[in-house]
Amino acid sequence: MSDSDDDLDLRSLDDEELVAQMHDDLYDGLKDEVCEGVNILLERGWTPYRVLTEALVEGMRIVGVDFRDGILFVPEVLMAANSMKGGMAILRPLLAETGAPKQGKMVIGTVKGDIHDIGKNLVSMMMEGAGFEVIDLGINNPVEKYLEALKEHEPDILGMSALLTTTMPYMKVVIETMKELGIRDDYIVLVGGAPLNEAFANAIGADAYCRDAAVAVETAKTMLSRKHNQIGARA
Ligand code: B1M
Repeated sequence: MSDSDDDLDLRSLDDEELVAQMHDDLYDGLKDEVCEGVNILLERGWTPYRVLTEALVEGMRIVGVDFRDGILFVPEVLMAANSMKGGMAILRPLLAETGAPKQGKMVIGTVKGDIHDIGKNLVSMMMEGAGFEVIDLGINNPVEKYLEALKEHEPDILGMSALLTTTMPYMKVVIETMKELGIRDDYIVLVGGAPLNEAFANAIGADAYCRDAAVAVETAKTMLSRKHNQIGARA
């Protein structure tokens, strides 16, 4: 990076230039700059959701392409991820303070063998913002961890995330274990992560595949109200 880049005054950029610069800064793992960019966009009246999707998620998409193509490696991607998390930490309380009425409860975690958590964290943030109570189990969860959390928190929804083709089959292990214990139908099971699709979700016996965090929120709301209606009709 040149000296002139070091001295760049982010406030002097218009919105489009700033977002492009934030994509570069995310790519370069410059957490302070990414956070500054987030704050500037918020000051300029951008909604937290718009900052999240257009500046952060899009920046991470670009990182993902170059990671796939062997241009970026794990250490660089980790720095990018760290920068993304810095920006998300600013947005989290703003997304959560929408004053939405309480909707229900969700336990969510990334499956065993998988340490990707950015997408899951985003889902948690958006669900909280929509009025759900979220219990986040973090990464690398064996089936026992999910079961313990279901017992302890009695959520309406179980969410599972997987970003690797090698870890996504573990979701089936969790669902099959729930079936064996006779508790599968007590919960709405939602799954997500870049390598999944609807056919996979159907095949493993999940209730729905969620392409992104916004879809997760909509799906959770729809399925929960359907469940409440069914219970109401039976009563
Ligand atoms: Co990894 N990685 N990674 N990685 N990494 C991928 C997933 C990969 C596609 C990159 C690539 O090759 N293009 C590839 C997987 C290939 C495959 O399996 N087919 C890959 C690989 C190979 C690996 C390693 C094996 C690399 C290595 O060590 N050689 C290794 C595995 C480690 C492990 O888990 N055991 C690894 C490691 C890492 C880092 C640690 C460096 C870092 C993770 C840091 C972190 O998460 N804290 C990392 C990252 C950042 C990525 C990419 C670049 C970005 C993922 C991300 O955060 N996306 C990723 C490339 C890609 O996905 N294009 C890649 C942004 C996020 C907002 O999107 O996670 O898709 P996403 O979440 C979305 C939706 O999917 C959905 O909503 C979210 C928000 O809209 N969603 C859900 C996700 N979970 C949900 C749960 C729900 C609902 C919706 O429940 C209800």
